[in-house]
Amino acid sequence: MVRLKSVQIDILTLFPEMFQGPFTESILQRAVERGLVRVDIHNIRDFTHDRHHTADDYAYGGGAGMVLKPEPIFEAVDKIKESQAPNGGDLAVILLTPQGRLFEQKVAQELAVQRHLVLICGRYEGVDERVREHLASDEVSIGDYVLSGGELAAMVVVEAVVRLLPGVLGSEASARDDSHASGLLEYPQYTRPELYRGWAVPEVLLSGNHAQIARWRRQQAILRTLARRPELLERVELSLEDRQLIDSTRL
Ligand code: 9D3
Repeated sequence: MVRLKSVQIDILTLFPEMFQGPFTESILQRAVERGLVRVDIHNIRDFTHDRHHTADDYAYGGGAGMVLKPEPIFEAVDKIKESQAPNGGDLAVILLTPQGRLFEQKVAQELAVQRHLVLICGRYEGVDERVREHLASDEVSIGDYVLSGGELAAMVVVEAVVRLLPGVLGSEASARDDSHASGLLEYPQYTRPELYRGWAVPEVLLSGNHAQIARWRRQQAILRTLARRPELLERVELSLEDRQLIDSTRL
């Protein structure tokens, strides 16, 4: 029996309580129980030394809003590194920030091969630039909309990465995911009843003709992608039949 690798994820945040709900959810919980991943949440405030546990301060040069101080963040990462030293000490430090590179499935796959991830959640108006420059190995954004901080983004990253780890999903689900990694949007799905409020399930799906069903699904996936996310089609490998379908909708 081949032993599956275990991944360590450390999260630095000013709001550790935010992670309680989502991280006790089924898939992640099961992965933790199976020893495939370990997630430790650290309060940045615990790495301050002053009486008031100051984690942020005014911006040099003025302006509204506070900036996260560098010292607690550097010290937290130092301590995490020390505690993991036997593990080779190789770690990816990812700053969640609106200025990061866009988080896509490709990025999740890239992160899923790492042994140790440290996710830093920014808050307020930003994080001292030296964290970016001298600590972070990567900066990630989950999309072009404004959140109040990096916490929800970190949860998104953890969920997307953990479900890619070998042994986390059942083999059935992972095989299904592979086949859906076609780069197309999904085809329409139906279940019983065959007729609901007068709306019928497409005849072909009841035919039992598996080749015809597969063709119909491929066509639907392509037409749907063409209508809603045409830019995705540029990255998809298309057959002659696929191309003819696309061309016929453009005439
Ligand atoms: C002055 C505030 N900003 C201009 C609109 C910049 C800003 C800084 C910090 C905006 C949001 C935040 C907090 N957000 C994150 O830390 C964040 C985030 C996001 O807001 N959207 C998508 N992905 C991410 S990852 C981290």
